[in-house]
Amino acid sequence: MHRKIIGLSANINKDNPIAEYANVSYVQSIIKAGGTPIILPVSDDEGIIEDYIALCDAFIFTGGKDIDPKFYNAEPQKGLGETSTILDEYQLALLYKALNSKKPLLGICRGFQLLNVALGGTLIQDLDRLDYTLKHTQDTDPTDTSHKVIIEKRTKLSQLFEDEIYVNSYHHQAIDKLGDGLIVAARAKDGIIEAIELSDHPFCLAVQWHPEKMLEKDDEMLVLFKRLIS
Ligand SMILES: [Mn+2]
Repeated sequence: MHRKIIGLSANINKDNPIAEYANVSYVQSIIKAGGTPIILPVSDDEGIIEDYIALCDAFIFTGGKDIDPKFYNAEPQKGLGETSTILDEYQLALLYKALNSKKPLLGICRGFQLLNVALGGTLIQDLDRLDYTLKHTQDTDPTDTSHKVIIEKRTKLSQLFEDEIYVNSYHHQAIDKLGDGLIVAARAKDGIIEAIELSDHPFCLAVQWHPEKMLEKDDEMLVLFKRLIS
């Protein structure tokens, strides 16, 4: 039996990309957990996206740039970072089809925000506009942890981790209104949502932190990738 094929949503630097890529830490995390990674290049062809869905056993929606606020019916605010319509439209199309397939799905950082937006949720465009939050863009190495998250009981995440864990934090945006069917699986101590799950789905979980970077230093996050693959 072949190893499980895990599709990674590709990232691009600009709307006229010279490369389509996924950071090596995602690739290595999948391999370490026993899966076979493949990168799924940007496409606006529905047939190609359907082929991706058929080919893969599970999906990881990766980190990256901000999502254009038009996809959650908001105007761009000060502090919004770089966006790409081509990337947003591709990843949203891939995500909708992945959700319909009911295949396991893990969202990371941008992928976490994308899942919320795809289900009708909204984002805080820049946490620096708020004064009550913790520091969510750490200045230390990405393999280091930063702040704690408190995991909600009776969630899939609570089956994998202790009640409180330290995570890294590399996001200047956050979930504002939660999308339809999503539940909060973890929060930081300032109330910022750090993990979500889709109820009524076999395994659809997303985290605001970067477990793939933490895995370079420590195996605590390996269970997340193993659960996706199993
Ligand atoms: Mn954070």
